[in-house]
Amino acid sequence: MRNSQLHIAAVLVLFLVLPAQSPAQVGVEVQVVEGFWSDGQQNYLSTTGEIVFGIRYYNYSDSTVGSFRSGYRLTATSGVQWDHTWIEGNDGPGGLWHFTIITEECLDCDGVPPDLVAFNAMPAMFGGMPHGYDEEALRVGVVLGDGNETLNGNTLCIDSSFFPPNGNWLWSYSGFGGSFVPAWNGPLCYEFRGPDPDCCSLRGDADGNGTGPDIADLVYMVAYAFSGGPPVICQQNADIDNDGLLAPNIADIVYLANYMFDGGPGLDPCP
Ligand SMILES: [Ca+2]
Ligand SMILES: [Ca+2]
Ligand SMILES: [Ca+2]
Repeated sequence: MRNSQLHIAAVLVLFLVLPAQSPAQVGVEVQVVEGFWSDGQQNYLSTTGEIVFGIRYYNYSDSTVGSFRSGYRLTATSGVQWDHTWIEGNDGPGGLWHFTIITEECLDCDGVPPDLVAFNAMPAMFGGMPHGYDEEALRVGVVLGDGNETLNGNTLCIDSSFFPPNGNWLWSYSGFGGSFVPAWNGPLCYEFRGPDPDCCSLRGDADGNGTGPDIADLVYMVAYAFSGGPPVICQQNADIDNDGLLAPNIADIVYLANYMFDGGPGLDPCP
């Protein structure tokens, strides 16, 4: 065999033996944002109620992630405030059951940005975050309170952050293969905007097709509320019980189902 053929063969063997390197084998990303509404072109954060970030942790590396600490920082355009911030681990089945010690801490949750939350997990008997772990492990909430017009047009951002007391900056994961920094899809920023108060055209027409309320509108609302379906274009149309809260919520769905199937009270007309 000639030298050049040997080289080609060696390269081929290396190519076949070495595992493919993915830049995002271990990572964290904001997967879900609750509290969006849409003007038909863009998603905006509601200015009332609560914004919830569902945060996904995943491990597709060959190592088990034994423990990790992470912090998140919520910032906003200068002068903007909200009521408070919270953090909660999803430690039920399918969540963080691989871990025993979980700290969910509010380091600074007073609603005056920046707010800081921290999260710390140690491995359980199953050894931590195994290969293939991919769950919404954590939720971070921003409670806005009712009708905060100072939010309108301003921006809320979520980023990874410093976790005291050890001073790890950004992300520090300790696996059996050593420490490494996972991928992170932030910082992510979103604009607050109050819904158009004059969009109401037909109460109950949640899917915005000009007719209703009918089964399609109910299905649209349920999909939004429970399975990540698209937000409604006009909140007033989906505010079935006309209570002014971010719509549709569970109360709106129950009200509409009760009206359609059980002779419940009718819907207020648009103003
Ligand atoms: Ca603060
Ligand atoms: Ca409709
Ligand atoms: Ca409502």
